Parts: sequence; C-alpha cells; structure tokens
Amino acid sequence: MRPFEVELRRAALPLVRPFRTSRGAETDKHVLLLQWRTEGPHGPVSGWAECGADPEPTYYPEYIDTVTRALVDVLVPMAREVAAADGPFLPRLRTALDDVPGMPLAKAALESAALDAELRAAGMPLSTYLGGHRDRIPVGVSVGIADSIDDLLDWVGGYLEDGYHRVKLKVRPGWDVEPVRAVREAFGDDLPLQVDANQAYRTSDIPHLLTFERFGLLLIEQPFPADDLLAHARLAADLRTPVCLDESITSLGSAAAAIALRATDAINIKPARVGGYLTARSIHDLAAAHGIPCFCGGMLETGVGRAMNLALAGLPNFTLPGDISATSRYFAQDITQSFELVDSCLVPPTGPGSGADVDLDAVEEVTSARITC
Ligand code: NPG
Repeated sequence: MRPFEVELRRAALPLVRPFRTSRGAETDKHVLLLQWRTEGPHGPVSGWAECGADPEPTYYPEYIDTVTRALVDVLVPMAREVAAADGPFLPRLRTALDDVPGMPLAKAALESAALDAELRAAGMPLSTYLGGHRDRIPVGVSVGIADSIDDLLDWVGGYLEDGYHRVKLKVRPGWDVEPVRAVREAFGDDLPLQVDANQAYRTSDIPHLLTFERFGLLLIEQPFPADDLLAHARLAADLRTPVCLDESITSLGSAAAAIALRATDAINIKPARVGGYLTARSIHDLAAAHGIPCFCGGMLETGVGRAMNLALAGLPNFTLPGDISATSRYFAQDITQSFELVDSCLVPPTGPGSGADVDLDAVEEVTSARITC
C-alpha cells in the first residue's frame, strides 16, 4: 500500500426541511468528511467517505468529536502500520479494525475512504466490488414527525407527487395511531407504508403496538431499545406485521443473534452503524441465507454517502425499498452530483469507487474545521 494522508473536515449543509424523530430534530446535516489522499498508478487519487456520527450522541454512542479523536489518535495511525506491512491492504485493515472494540461509525468512515481510494486507483466501481447487480435501486422516503397532521399530509402528498412509492413515517408515543390513520385515509390502503419508532416504546407498549396491525403496514421498525432483542422477539411472535431491526444490528454477531431469537423479520442495514460496507455485505448475505429481506438505511447522507449506499443496495437481498431518497429531498445544494428519482428508483453511479463526483468548491463552502492526519 502506498503512503497516504487523511484529511478530516467538519461540515454542515442546511436541510430543505427539518427532520424530527423520537430522538431529536435536525435542521442541518452535520457531517465529518474524510478524504484519503494517496498516489495511484496514474497520479494522485482521493478516496472520499462521510461519517454517520451526529454532533451529539443522538442515535449512537459515538459523536463527531469522539470519532475525530478516535481517527486521529488510534485508527489512522493503525491504518498506517497496516499499510507499511506486506500483503493486501483492505482485508488486513478490516482485521485490524475488528481487533479494536466498538466505534463502528469511526471504523466505517475510515474503511470506506480507503476502499474508495483503492477502487478509484484500480478503476473499479464499488457496486462491482461488492457484487451489486442492479442499475435501478427502488427507494422510499422517510418522513419526520410534523407539527400537525395537516403538515404531515402536505409533506406526504408532496413526496408522492415527486414519485416516491414507499413512505416511512417516524412515530413515537403520542404521534403514532393518528398520523398513520390520517395517511391511510388520505392516500389509501395500497400505499406501501411503514413506521419507525427509533426505540421509543417499552415492552409495556406491546398491546398498543398490536393495534397497528389494522393499518396493513409493510413493517414496524425498531420499536424498542437497541439492546432489547427479547422485547422485539415477543412483539414479532404476536404481530403479523413484520418487525424490522435497525439500531439493534451493530455487527454480524448481533444480526445472527437477532435472527436466531426470531427478533426480526427484516433488517435495515446501515453501513455506518455496522462498521462499514464489507460488514454490511456480510450481514446482507447472512440475512439472505435465512430468508430475511433487507433494505439499505439512510442517515441523511450527502452525495458522498448516498453514492456508496446505492452501490450496496444493488445486492440481491435488498428487496425492500431503501431509505435513499433523491438529493432534492435533503439539500438545495449538495457537495456531489445530484441523484434524481426515475420511476421511484435511483440510479447508482457507474464511475470508479463510489462514483461520487465531489465538488471541492462546494466542500470548501460548507467546511468549518479540518485536520490532516
Ligand atoms: O432518508 O437518509 C434518509 C433518512 C432515513 O429515517 C431515516 N434515517 O432512524 O433510520 C433512521 C434515520 C436516521 C437519520 C438515523 C439520521 C440516524 C441519523
């Protein structure tokens, strides 16, 4: 492996609409961007990745400051040691990262930047490397908690006009039955509709959650705390509507445990949450072997992460529409090319690596701090 340096940038992009879930509200997408700079066979190469961490530990224990320290103090120096030794770099980096406890968001960001750089140097698209085979990725839209039912119906109506065919509603105690009923009444029983509670319920809410059966939902996502697989298994045993896990699935091992306990009927795979695209692919394969359908999750990514997620979502067991909406659903101005909806699908880029064309001027404009390590 050739010498490299990694530049970390802290950046913020205004969202076109605030995004509120049971865990908090965001008006801007705060992001840590990684640029992995090295020499390729034909000159300098940059691999890009974004980290899924938020400024605060809202969804996951890691946040931007802890990820930055982990990268600067531990993970980048470790990658440099791996690069100095003989043998193929990416598999040995994966093994070294696996030996460090925790920190999946930081590890995912580093491995993704290295992977993007290696693939750009080799001229290979990430989708080819991962084994993705689709050139159209069915996607849906995730709709945050609104101030009123009228606002929610306006938003959902707008997204349907934009061409989305699958809607996910964020729910929490006090904002669940009414919004779901209102959306069903306004847009019909045929609309593919699912809900996501982001861990907001407790086992005592199981009788209440059973009443969701009448809405004919595609799935109910992560009703209970991430570490409570047994609560999900109890609900899944009593509910015909599929139960889907998101925050509970942080590794291949946790996916295997959830499947063995029958705690999940479907899996939302977020590469950032599981430590990277290679582990995401392993979880996809495990789920496929057990007949568990998957969808590729989203974390309001910029085009950098969106391009990578589209490459992953081309794998065959991503049979449920992904949380990967068009650029315009998130940003007026992104830092890469825009991704547009075509027949409720997005088209994965075909260029080498992630295929994201990073606009350096746009990146400069949104950057507030940087460190090179
Ligand atoms: O379209 O990217 C998107 C958003 C999809 O709902 C979505 N993401 O809980 O899955 C989630 C939620 C999320 C957003 C989680 C940001 C973590 C950070």
